[in-house]
Order: sequence, then C-alpha cells, then structure tokens
Amino acid sequence: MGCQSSHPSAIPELDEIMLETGFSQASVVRLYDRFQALDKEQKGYLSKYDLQGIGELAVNPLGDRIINAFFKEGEDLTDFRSFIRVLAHFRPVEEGKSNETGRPEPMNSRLRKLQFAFQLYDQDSDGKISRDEMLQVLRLMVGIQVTDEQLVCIAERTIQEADQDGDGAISFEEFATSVEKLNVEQRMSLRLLK
Ligand SMILES: [Ca+2]
Ligand SMILES: [Ca+2]
Repeated sequence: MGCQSSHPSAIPELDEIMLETGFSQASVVRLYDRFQALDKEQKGYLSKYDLQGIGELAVNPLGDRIINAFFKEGEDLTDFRSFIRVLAHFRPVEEGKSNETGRPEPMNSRLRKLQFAFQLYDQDSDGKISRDEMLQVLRLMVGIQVTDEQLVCIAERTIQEADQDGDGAISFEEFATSVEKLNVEQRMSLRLLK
C-alpha cells in the first residue's frame, strides 16, 4: 500500500472534475492519491489540520490563508471535489493553448488566479483591500527585520500607488491593474502539485 496509485474508476465524478478543472486524468489520479494520503483516518474529507501536512503550504507565508480558501464559509471539512477545485487555480497555464469557445473560463486563467490572490488579501470579503488588510498581509510576508512603523509606511505607499479612485482602499480592478506588470500566471503556478 501507499505507493500504488488509485484506479481512475475509483474517483467519483472524474469526468466532471477534468472538465471543470482542466487537469488531465493522470493529474487527477495523482491528486486523488495525495488527497487520500493526507486523509489519514480515511474520512473522505480533509480538515484544516490535514492540509497543514502539505509541505509547500507549511512554508508559504500565506499558507494559512490558502488553507482557509479550501473551506466554504462556516465549514471545516473539504471533499475531493472542492479540494481539487482550489488547486486548479495553481495549475500552470499551458503555453499556446487557447481557450476553446463555449467552455467555461478555465480556473487557472489570469482572471481566476487574480481573484484567488485578491481574496487572500480581502479577508472580510467586502471587495476591497483596506489599509489594515494590506498591513496584515505584509506582516505575514516580511520577517521580523522590518519594524511596525516601516510596515505601516509600506502598506500606505502600496495602497496609494494602486488606489486610483482615492477611497483609501484597493478594489479588485485596481488590484488587477497594479499587478499587471507582474507575471501573475507564473507566480500563481505553485509547484504544489508535484
Ligand atoms: Ca476588505
Ligand atoms: Ca480605491
């Protein structure tokens, strides 16, 4: 046991999952095995505690927030379908593969990746990144070598630079514009899936 991978037929809703997430069958099987390995008590669900067993998240400064994104409001368990749906945001974009018409927006599109990143900042889900929310993320991202005062300055400057309508917060549109120069697709393609 342990090394043997699951048979595709063991995976519920395999076709729907492939269509929805864009993962190949081999990737879904691999992630299903990973899911089962994390699910130590074979509950069929993962808790936040189980997800902390993902090494890549344990070392990510935003790991806790990413883990929270696996759970719907008020729920503390995630099934395989919800699990893989979140991971789909991190699926690397395939070069030169254009979106077929009539298919839903792929979960790893730039827009979806940006929305996912935005919600990691916007913890109260009011559609805006406030100064405090920016400060909290900066606090997680930078080490203790930066003083609180410096952090407040950085947070304010970051808001000012992105804030086009002058309301003191960053809307999703402002966020999308300000990160335009960054290669979000690549940055959000974590090697989570290896
Ligand atoms: Ca907010
Ligand atoms: Ca604004």
